[in-house]
Amino acid sequence: MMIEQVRKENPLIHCMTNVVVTNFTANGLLALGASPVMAYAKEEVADLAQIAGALLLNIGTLSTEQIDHMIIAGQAANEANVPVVLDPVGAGATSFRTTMSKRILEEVKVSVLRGNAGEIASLLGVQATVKGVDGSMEGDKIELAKQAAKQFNCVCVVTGEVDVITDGSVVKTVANGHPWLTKVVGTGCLLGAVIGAFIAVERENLVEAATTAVTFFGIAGEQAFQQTNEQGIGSFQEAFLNQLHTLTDDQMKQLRRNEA
Ligand code: ATP
Ligand code: TZP
Ligand code: MG
Ligand code: MG
Repeated sequence: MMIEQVRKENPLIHCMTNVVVTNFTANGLLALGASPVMAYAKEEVADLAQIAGALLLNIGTLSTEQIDHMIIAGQAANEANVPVVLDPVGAGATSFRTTMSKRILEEVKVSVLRGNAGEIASLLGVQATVKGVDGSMEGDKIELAKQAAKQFNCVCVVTGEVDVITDGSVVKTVANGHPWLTKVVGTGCLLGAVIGAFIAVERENLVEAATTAVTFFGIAGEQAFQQTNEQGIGSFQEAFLNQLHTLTDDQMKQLRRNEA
């Protein structure tokens, strides 16, 4: 009943995200039934983070100044017991991104760390390929996610063809999703915000909340593909937003493919 809960509670999600995906993230959250606010100024980020249901920190188009402001927001969220999601976009592509992601993890208590395998591997110093914002790694993604969850004391979500969600001991995997999700920029970034909306309404069980968010997102991608595969990717993006808006808990129960 978690989707209904999100739509009922309409949680405010404070997003400090990148310039590429800002509009898509706001529209995705609205479609889902959450309430987005994008705010970056040091004069207001603490105030907003403290009244939000969750705070999203996404370093996609970072600057040192922006990271400083993210840390102000993150620490304010921590004080107010507001969960924080971190998306370390492009960690591993440059040492600046890796260093800044680690700085956030050191200075802010992050509830959920979400990235592709290459990004998460880079934070752990594991061999990975990260080309721009697209990353991959060979090897065991479950072990990778567990290691990150333990090292950074958070729930780690590693996305890809199969998604892994773990707090270091409980492990869930989600096979839902569609390759076309990788052909629309910002789906990974929007997923971070959607995880924020689900953990805002289910703070007690973050693994369950993040798994539901990832499953919901993957099914929305599958349904959107079925509706638009003959038209193409532009129509898919629109259909995907429609799915975020209309998919129900009952549909999700029928269509979910959780492996563990
Ligand atoms: P990247 O920049 O490497 O694409 P990302 O940050 O955009 O990474 P993804 O790993 O692409 O994040 O995840 C975004 C969504 O796409 C998730 O819901 C994920 O399950 C889904 N997804 C990614 N790759 C596939 C795939 N090959 N098959 C099915 N679903 C996928
Ligand atoms: N460049 C900097 S941030 C960004 C790009 C293309 C968006 C990345 O989005 P996602 O969700 O990781 O694919
Ligand atoms: Mg992507
Ligand atoms: Mg990404």
